[in-house]
Amino acid sequence: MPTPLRIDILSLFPEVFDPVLSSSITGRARKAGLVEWFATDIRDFADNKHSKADDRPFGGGPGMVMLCQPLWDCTAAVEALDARPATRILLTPQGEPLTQRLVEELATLPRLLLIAGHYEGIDERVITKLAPREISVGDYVLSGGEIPAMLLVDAVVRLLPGVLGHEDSAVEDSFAPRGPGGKPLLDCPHYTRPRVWEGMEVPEVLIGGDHERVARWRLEQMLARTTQRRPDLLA
Ligand code: 9D3
Repeated sequence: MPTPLRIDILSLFPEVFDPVLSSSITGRARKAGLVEWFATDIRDFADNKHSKADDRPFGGGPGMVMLCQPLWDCTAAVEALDARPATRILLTPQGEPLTQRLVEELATLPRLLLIAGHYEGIDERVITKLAPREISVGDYVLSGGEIPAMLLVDAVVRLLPGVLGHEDSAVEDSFAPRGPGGKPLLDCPHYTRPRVWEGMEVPEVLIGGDHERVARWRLEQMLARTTQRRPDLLA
């Protein structure tokens, strides 16, 4: 049995991770011993008596800024729980955009330490000293890094060897048709029973059993949809 990938998640809301990650594929992967995750409350490491993890920004402005000390000490304590070096990752709107290529790279590592910020941001000095990889999940505004951290765990775990059965698609994805730039095309439409639903029929080509024709039709659909919806993938 391989050693499970270890993922530590540092957050002010550590209770949100287990209910989501214990479901579905990530939950199965954990049961199978392929991954383990531990969410740690940054607030538990605050050395002030009110367990304060944030304060008002120097220079003024709205919101609160996460303090250096709790995050630094939390990172040190959590990293000491396992001898393997952790790749530190800060989820932040200022980060490198998450792509499947980056997910594939992270899935090869033995240990990840994810830092989910909240409030207006984190004191820049602790970011400098931690020197994490900084990753964004897209150009829209969320209220914290917790959902991005769960998203990253989901994307990484499904790539771990043994997580998906032969039925599913991590393997299939890597053989899927690609555009000229090597980017995957959008998927084709899918259908199952009944053959007619609300007066809408399943495309005839899928009923006939001509696998060659089916494959050609699916590729055409993929190209048409990609052209229509995501021309950037073809550029
Ligand atoms: C409205 C607040 N913004 C002022 C310009 C700054 C801001 C601070 C904190 C915006 C978002 C957040 C919280 N978001 C994340 O921690 C986050 C995030 C995101 O919002 N979008 C995409 N990826 C990510 S990863 C972490």
